[in-house]
Amino acid sequence: MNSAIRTFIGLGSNLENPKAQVQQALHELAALPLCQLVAHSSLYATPPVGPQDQPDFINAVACLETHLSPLALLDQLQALEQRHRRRRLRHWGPRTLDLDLLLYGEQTLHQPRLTIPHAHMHSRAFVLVPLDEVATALKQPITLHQQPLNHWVAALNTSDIRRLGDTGVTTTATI
Ligand code: A4P
Ligand code: MG
Repeated sequence: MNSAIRTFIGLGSNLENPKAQVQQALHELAALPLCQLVAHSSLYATPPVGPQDQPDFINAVACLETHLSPLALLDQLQALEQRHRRRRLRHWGPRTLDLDLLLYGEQTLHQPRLTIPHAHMHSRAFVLVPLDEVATALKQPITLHQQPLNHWVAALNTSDIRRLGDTGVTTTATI
């Protein structure tokens, strides 16, 4: 088998008990075929980016090692979103679960269904704060658009991102 690729997944929810949705999704990511959950961040409460007439989000980032191709992994993530009864009603609108494929090894991809790195991640505190937490715990340097991750984090206002105190970064394969 090919060697596993390290990939980072962004999780977000702002409907139907968002904290439970994200915690459940972390368990489901850990159970994906040909994938191993390496670590996940704390959970963060974050104000909505985009339409403001929606609840705050819970966001987190997970690190997986996978033998799936990028598109096969996207298929798995979209199937998981469906299991959480995700309905696509409005662009950047409220959702029970959003799973974004942020990074897949060092690969860049520009396909109709999949852009890697995720197109907006470099400008979003709700992605970069948990990503930075998990990358630091793993001692995993991350380069985004030829710049180190802290270059992008430093450019963001992170003051309204709140780490949930009863959660924490986890770096074992079991959660
Ligand atoms: N797609 C392309 N690249 C990717 C990728 N790297 N990962 C395609 C996942 N999907 C990717 O996504 C639309 C299409 O993007 C998919 O069919 C897939 O083939 P979607 O999940 O159906 O729709 P969406 O999520 O509404 O659109 P989009 O543009 O992906 O939105 P984002 O970027 O996911 O942002 N505010 C806070 N605080 N926290 C949040 O989590 N999330 C969003 C959604 C807006 N505001 C938020 C949050
Ligand atoms: Mg999305």
